[in-house]
This record gives sequence, structure tokens and C-alpha cells, in this order.
Amino acid sequence: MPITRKSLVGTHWGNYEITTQDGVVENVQPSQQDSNPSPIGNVLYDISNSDYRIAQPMIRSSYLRGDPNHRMRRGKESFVPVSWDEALDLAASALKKTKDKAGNSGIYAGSYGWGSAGRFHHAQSQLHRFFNMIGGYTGSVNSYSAAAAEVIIPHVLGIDAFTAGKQLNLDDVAADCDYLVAFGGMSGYNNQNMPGGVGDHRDKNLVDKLVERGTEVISISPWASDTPSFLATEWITPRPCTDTAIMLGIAYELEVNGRVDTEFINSHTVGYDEFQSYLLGKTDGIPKDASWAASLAGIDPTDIQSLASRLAAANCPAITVSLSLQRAEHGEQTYWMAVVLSAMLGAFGKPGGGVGFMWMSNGTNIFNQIPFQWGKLPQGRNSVLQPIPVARVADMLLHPGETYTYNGKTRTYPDIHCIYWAGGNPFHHHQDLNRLRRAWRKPETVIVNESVWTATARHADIIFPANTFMERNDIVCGKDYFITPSKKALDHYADSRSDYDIFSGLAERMGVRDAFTEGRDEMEWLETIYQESRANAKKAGIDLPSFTEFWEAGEPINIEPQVKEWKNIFTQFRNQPNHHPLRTPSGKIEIFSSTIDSFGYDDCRGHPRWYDKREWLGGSRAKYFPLHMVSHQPRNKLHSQLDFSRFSRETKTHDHETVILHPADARERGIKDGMITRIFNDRGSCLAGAHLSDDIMPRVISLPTGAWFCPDDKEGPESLEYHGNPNVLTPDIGTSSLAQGPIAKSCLVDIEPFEGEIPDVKAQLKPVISPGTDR
Ligand SMILES: Nc1nc2c(c(=O)[nH]1)N[C@H]1C(S)=C(S)[C@@H](COP(=O)(O)OP(=O)(O)OC[C@H]3O[C@@H](n4cnc5c(=O)[nH]c(N)nc54)[C@H](O)[C@@H]3O)O[C@H]1N2
Ligand SMILES: Nc1nc2c(c(=O)[nH]1)N[C@H]1C(S)=C(S)[C@@H](COP(=O)(O)OP(=O)(O)OC[C@H]3O[C@@H](n4cnc5c(=O)[nH]c(N)nc54)[C@H](O)[C@@H]3O)O[C@H]1N2
Ligand SMILES: [Mo]
Repeated sequence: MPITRKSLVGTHWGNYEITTQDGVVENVQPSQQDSNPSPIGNVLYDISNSDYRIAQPMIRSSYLRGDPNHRMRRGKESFVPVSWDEALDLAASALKKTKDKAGNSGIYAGSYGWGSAGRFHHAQSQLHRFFNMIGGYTGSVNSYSAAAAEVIIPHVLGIDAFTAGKQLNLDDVAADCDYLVAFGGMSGYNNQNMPGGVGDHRDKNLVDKLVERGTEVISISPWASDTPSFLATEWITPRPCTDTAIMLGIAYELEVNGRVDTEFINSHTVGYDEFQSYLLGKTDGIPKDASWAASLAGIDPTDIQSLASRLAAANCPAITVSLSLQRAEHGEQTYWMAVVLSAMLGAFGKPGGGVGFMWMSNGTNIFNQIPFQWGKLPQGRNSVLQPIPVARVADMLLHPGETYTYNGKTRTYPDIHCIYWAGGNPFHHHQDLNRLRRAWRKPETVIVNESVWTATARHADIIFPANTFMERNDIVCGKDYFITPSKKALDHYADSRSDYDIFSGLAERMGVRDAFTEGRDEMEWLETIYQESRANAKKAGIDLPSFTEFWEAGEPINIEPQVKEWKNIFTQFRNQPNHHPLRTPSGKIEIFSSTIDSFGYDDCRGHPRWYDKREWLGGSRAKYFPLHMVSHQPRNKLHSQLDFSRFSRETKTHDHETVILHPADARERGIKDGMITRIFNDRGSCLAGAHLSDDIMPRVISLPTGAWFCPDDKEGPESLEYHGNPNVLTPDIGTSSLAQGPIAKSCLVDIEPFEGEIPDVKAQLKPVISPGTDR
């Protein structure tokens, strides 16, 4: 008799009803509560593909042999399958040795990454809880998504950037905004994924309302498909990384034409005078007028003048900025300048107007703040007090003991002897992967919990095979109003275990098992976490059913009807600046920040400015590498997750990632649609299939992120990555001395037809598994 199982499973990209038969996924149906489900659910059909799943614990051959030169072979070597006991013993002994030799700061467990959506089986929470119990670890702060925004926004507006992002929501915009300038566009694709899960992708319904309302939407972006054609009323195509210059040009036009709301500036901001001197060119002899801005951005000055006059004439204008704008050199400036512009227009804090951050990504602008704290796995306290800015990981490994600046402080990189990663893929997310490969040789031991053979798993010494969210019970509740009982749809793949079981095994060997597990199994932990959430909800006036009712009903709960009216912090400040001051030093919007000015950074001074850049189309490097490469988020998956699935591979070109380029650039180089090309600069090169399209502006190419890193044996400019991973080309430099965020987007390249024999990507993705005799 075939065994059929039906389970509701929560993922970062939605809730799905999964039907399995004898351990095989037969059907994936989006939850009925989702009004606009994401097709990304289709990746789930291949979650148990044995070509890519890790079946049992593995040790890299030369590490197992104790070869003193083993570190040089990392990422280029076979693995030996071992028992759980052997792998856990070896890992525990490596952790003990590191603690003895280098102290707990010698363990890097920042372990950035999206992992899976559940509240209990959240890989980083498990990892950090475990390490806190054995004396701590070097951690990380901020994210690859939003680092520059996370550091600049608290200085300028006195709140964290994610909360700031929620203040302009699409409901209000759809109701009130009459003129929206969308820097970085307004793509529907990037709201498919929300950290921690999503019950209803409602953004499409709100966008429809906006269209019905007849709001003018100006898309400022190199790529037309960043804004649906039915929504954009106009498309302006500046050179990438010049948005701050355009905003300054608009500001200048407002200033000289007497369109600045001086009343608002006087009552709600500080430092306009210093900024104004710069804007008018009094401090540096360069007026930031429309011609100045247009020549930097490569657009027409009349576009800037027209934007300024239409913004000033609108009743409720909004300026929105995507996350991509700040993932660039001087990325802090775009977010700061967008605030200043909204203040000059007197629009800051108008419901449905003003400034919108993290626009149309990760669900930021489509759900208001949940009025209570969800329960989570207790984390304990980390005794190692100095985390690194997350994107400085390769710098840390390459420069132990050296100093760096971060948000007004000078800090020292620790000396890392052991890396432990769970729930992330640095060989997907980090920039300049050839440099990361070199840096990765520094530690004595690298331990990774992974389900599949990602490049990060291939660059480990000890791999613990983690099971997936399809193989566990969990509670999924992210940024929206849904709480989902996520139920096991499959048994553990082969010999894989949950991160919880892996860390329980390690905790036992480190003498802290009881403290780590508190004697609870999976279901007991779920109940504990749910009870805590329920108690918090009650205090906020929201009733949740008992855990048993919730679990047995097996349906997502939507708390929205119980959420009381929501208060917009920016509107409160706008209406009553003295009663509801911002939590900045002045209580107002800091157009000039004395705090930032006091840091004395050359690349981030007291007010927003245009800074010249290392890599952009207006710079001297463009003589050698004349195209700007942006790397958008993949439409059909989350980052690199399940990249091997048939659904992800549908958009590839013979298994290579597909790059979008303008027909004129292709013609100049003899590139035809569908051809395999080589994209290169002086950091590396990769193969990608060409897709020619007028939707992208000339001299810009876009290569999505997510193709699993598949390098040849060389490193540096001569190396070739086979799959189409943009991060062999991107620079590994901080946004500025302030935030030290990643700058994946500031990247010049060239592209040519690929002449050699086309390598077989699939064959390269899995390492050689040696029989146990190879010791
Ligand atoms: N060039 C370029 N680079 C970028 C970006 C860009 O725009 N351009 N964007 C950046 C951004 S914004 C981000 S957020 C990052 C994303 O970078 P990551 O978050 O690192 O990318 P993911 O592919 O989501 O990696 C998650 C990994 O966790 C594993 N995993 C999932 N569930 C579990 C689990 O339960 N346990 C364990 N142990 N593992 C699990 C998955 O198999 C996967 O390998 O990339 C950044 N990199
Ligand atoms: N389907 C899907 N959705 C996702 C993700 C995913 O992996 N898959 N990842 C999620 C994550 S973790 C994050 S952080 C967000 C990221 O959200 P974003 O950062 O907004 O997304 P991107 O796709 O990197 O960039 C959006 C667009 O900005 C445009 N752009 C690039 N550079 C410039 C520039 O200099 N100026 C202007 N004006 N426009 C520019 C590009 O054409 C690009 O398509 O997306 C989230 N959503
Ligand atoms: Mo992100």
C-alpha cells in the first residue's frame, strides 16, 4: 500500500499544501489563504534529489588524515563519509582545541544567511544558543541586505531601518499618493520572499489599487522590468550608482525655484544650512544643478527639472528607494538623501507620502508592525563582545589583529581558528569569491551544517547533513499577520538530522547537553515557544487559541482582524514634533549629523553628498571594463536555495545562469541571443547564457544571484567560474568607513563570446565521495 501524506509547510516564499507518496513529493499546492501565491513553491518538488542532498556526515580527506597542509586543499578535495559519532567527536575536539589555543573569540559563528523559516528550527538561533553555552563566539552585525541603511538611518531618524521601512506602507500609498518616484523600481518579484514566512502575498492587490487610483509612478532604474509596465508611467535610465546625484539635482531645482517647504525644514529638521551651502556650491564651487546631476547620471537635465517641478506640485509625493541602492559604494548616501528630499518637499510623514525605504522587498511595506513579540528559542548571552560588520568576513580572516572603523569606533579583527556555519551560503552571498577562497584557508577547522552540496559545504572540513523544513515540525510566523503550524511532510532524508539534534550531540560532548535541550524534544519546544507568543499576544489584546487547538486545526491563523489601529511614527512626528520627537540627538531629522561629522570619515561626512566612485560608468576604470553589472535577486528562487531544482533551471541557458544585455552591446561584441558568454574583470570571470533585451539600458548588464559557485582550479583574474555566479566579479570593499556594508552592485565588467569547450556544470557541483578506506 503506498503511503500518502498531506501536510501544510511554511517557507520564506509562502505556505504550501504538500502531498507526498512514499517519500516523494507528488503535489505542491499554495495555501488557499494566499491571494497571489509565489510560483517559487515549484522548487519543492526536487527537495530530495539525491544528486544534491548530503546523505551522511562527511569529513574532507586530508583533514581526516591530519595532513598539516590540509587547509590549502579546502574546496578542491574529496570527502569521506563517517558515522555521526565520529563526526561529532572530531568537531567537539576541534572546538575544544580552538578554545584552548585562541579562546572563544577564535571561533567565527556569525553564520549569516536565510536558513529556513521556522521559529524553532532556525539554524542561526540553534547555533548561537549552543555557542553561548560554551563561552561565546565572534559574531556579526547588520545584514547583506541592508547594512548601509541599518547604520545611517538611526543617525538620521533615530529608529532602526527596518521599522523606518514600515512607516510608508503600500495601503496608504494606494489610498493617498499621487506622484511616486521609485528609485530602483517597484518590482513585484522581490516581495515573493519574506524573512520568516508569509501567509498572503497581498502586494499585487495593493499595486492594482494604485493603478486604479491613477498615481503617476516614475521608475528610475536601469531595467524596465523592475516596475511592471502597467504601473510605470515613465521610465528613466540613469547610470547605476548615480541616484544620489539625481536627488541632489532635484534638491537644487527645488531650492533655486523657491519650492522648498522652509516651514517644515525649520520645525522638523536640523542642519539644512550646511547642506544648502554644499548644494549651491558655496563650499566646493560646484552647484549641484540639473546639468551637473544629469551629466553624472547620463540622463537629460530636463528630466531632473521635470521631476523637481512635478514633485513640488504633487499633493502627496513619495520618494522610494530599493535596497539595491544602498548595496553599493557610499550606499549610505542614497538613503540619507532620500530623507532630505522628502523633508524639503514637506512630505515626510504624510500618510501615503514622504520617503519609503527597502521599497517592495521582503514584504517591508505591505504589513504593519506586529504589535507583540513572537516567542523564540532563548539565545543566552555571548561573552565575546565584539562582532564584525557582517560583510567584512574575508577581511577578518586575512587581517587578524588589524584595525578597522565601524560607526565611529575603531576595532580590531580577531584571530579566527575555527569557522562554524549553519543556515547560510557565504559562497553565494559574499563578494569577490576568489578572495574569499584565499581567506577561507586561514582557519584550522571549518564546520558546516547543510542539507545540500553548496559551495560552502564543499569548502568545509566537517559537514553535518541537516534535514530540511519539509522534514521537521515548526511554527512559521514572519513579518506578516499569519501564524502557521508547519508540519513534517517527509521523513529525514537518509542519515540527516535537524540542527537541534546536531547541536544537542555537540552539547553533550562539550558537557552542556542538559542546559542546551532543557530536556525538551521538538514538539515540547514548539509548545514552549507558542505559549510565550500567546502570552505576549494577550498583553497586546490579541487572543490566540491553545497550542493543541492551533496544532490540531493545522491551518494558518490570521491575526489581522484583531490588530488595532496602527500608529505611523513619522506621521506622529510630523503632526506633533514636540510631543513625538525623533530619537535623534536633536529630536529632529538630522540633515546634518554632528555625530557622523565628529567621526571624521572622508567617505561619509556630516550631510549627504555625492562622492566619486571606484566602479561606475563615469569613472576612469570604465575605459577597461566598459559595462556596469548589477546582480538582481533571482525571480524563481530564494538566493541560492534549491538552485538545482528543475524550476530554477528553467531560466538557465544550458545549465548556465542567464545574463540580460542590450542588443547594441551584444552587437558590438558579436554576441547573439542564447550564446554562452564569458563575463570578466580583473577579479575573475564566469560563464553565462546571453539574453538580449531592450528592457535593459545600454552599457548595463544584469546577472541574477543564486547560481551555485562552480569554480575551476585557478584563482584571480585567470580563473573561470562555470555556472554564472556574479560574485566572482563583485568587489569586496565596505560601503564606507561608517557602515562597512557590502557593495555587490558597484561592479564594472566586460563580456565576450566564450570560445573554449563548454564545461559541464552539473558534473562539477558535487565533490568526489571517497570510500571510507581513503584515510
Ligand atoms: N552579487 C550579489 N550578491 C548578493 C546579493 C546581491 O544582490 N548581489 N544579495 C545579498 C543579500 S541581500 C542576501 S540576503 C544574501 C543571501 O545569502 P544567503 O542567505 O546566504 O543565501 P541562501 O541561498 O538563502 O542560503 C541559505 C542556505 O541555508 C541552507 N539552509 C536552509 N535551511 C536550513 C536549515 O534548516 N539548516 C541548515 N543548516 N541550513 C539550511 C540552504 O540550503 C542555503 O544553502 O546574498 C547577498 N549576496
Ligand atoms: N524572488 C526573490 N525575491 C527576493 C529575494 C530572492 O532571492 N528572490 N531576496 C530577498 C532579499 S534577501 C532582499 S535583501 C531583497 C533585495 O531587494 P532589492 O535590493 O530591491 O533587489 P535587487 O533585485 O537586488 O534590486 C532591485 C533592482 O534595482 C535595480 N538597480 C540596481 N542598481 C541600481 C542603481 O544604481 N540605481 C537604480 N535606480 N536602480 C538600480 C536593478 O535593476 C534591480 O533589478 O529581495 C528579496 N526578495
Ligand atoms: Mo537580503
